[in-house]
Amino acid sequence: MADVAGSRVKRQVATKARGKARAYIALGANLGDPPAQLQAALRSLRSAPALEVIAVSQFYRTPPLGPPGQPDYCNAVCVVDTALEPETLLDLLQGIENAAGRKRDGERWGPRLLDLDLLHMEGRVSETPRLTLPHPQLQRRAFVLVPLAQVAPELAIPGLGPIATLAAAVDRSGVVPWH
Ligand code: 5RW
Ligand code: CA
Ligand code: CA
Repeated sequence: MADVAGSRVKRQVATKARGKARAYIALGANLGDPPAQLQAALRSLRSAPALEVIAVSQFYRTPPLGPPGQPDYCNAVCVVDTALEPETLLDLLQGIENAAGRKRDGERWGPRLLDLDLLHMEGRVSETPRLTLPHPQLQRRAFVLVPLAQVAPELAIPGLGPIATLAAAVDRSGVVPWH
């Protein structure tokens, strides 16, 4: 009995001892006024009590990947510290997307007003229907790696190695500062 209670207490302590984790979020938009939508999303992130925004990359103009014929994207990455669980942070990100007028009935990978993707959370992995961490396509996408390398070049993704090395290996043609 005491053992069971004791291990439950230890588990709770272990959960609390995680404290804050550093999380990496990709921002993207290619409808409306893309940089203005990224700025508005960053204002929402900064005003969320559960998050501390640590760093934001430049904004980049990037060629659209996925279905052809879309406008260019504006992409960036931001770094936050948070005590939220990964899926709770995902809820927060989806709430910001919805508030920006994001429609979820469009074509898969179609153009969008705002896309916030959770890329990585230090010390956390996830394999649920809603969330895979680290993000499974991270190492292929110049529109993620170029801004991520600007704010976290030494970050090592488990199984992938440092971001700067990954960023050096992708085709970054067409990824340019927004202005
Ligand atoms: C689908 C990404 C296929 C890469 C997707 C693929 C984007 C984007 C999407 C973004 C740029 C997901 N999101 N293109 N395409 N930036 N440049 O944020 F190969 S849809
Ligand atoms: Ca995305
Ligand atoms: Ca997304």
